[in-house]
Amino acid sequence: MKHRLALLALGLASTCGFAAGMADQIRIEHAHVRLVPPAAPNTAAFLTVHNTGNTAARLTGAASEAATTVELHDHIRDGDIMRMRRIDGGIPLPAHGSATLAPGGKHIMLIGLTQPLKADTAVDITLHFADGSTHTATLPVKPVAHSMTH
Ligand SMILES: [Cu+2]
Repeated sequence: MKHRLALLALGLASTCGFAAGMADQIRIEHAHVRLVPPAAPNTAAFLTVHNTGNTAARLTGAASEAATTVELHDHIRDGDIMRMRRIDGGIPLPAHGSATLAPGGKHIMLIGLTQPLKADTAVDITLHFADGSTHTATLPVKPVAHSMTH
């Protein structure tokens, strides 16, 4: 098994995937992965995705070697309880617009962590867009206040 986590040198590093397209007009901000205890099977990643282009884009999914399954999730209110649900249609990114993935709302769910997370490390997550282009971001692992469900 390859080493899944790379030490984070300075701040947030971000590189674009090979495919040109929507990913070229994407800028990532406030990206981080929630630090969870070593026994925790899952965690969540949060970030703001800016679409700097003149055309609409759509975030359709994500992938990471840090977890066996990666899904886009949202929270929905069910009576007094906030529940998570998978986002099936992707997350729209209007031209010159953005989407915020933040605790209590939309997030990238990392299900089945392949190794325990450690503070001051980082996780690479590849964002997938509707046109097949990708953008890989390196997200620092850090404590995040817990929302109602995680
Ligand atoms: Cu979730």
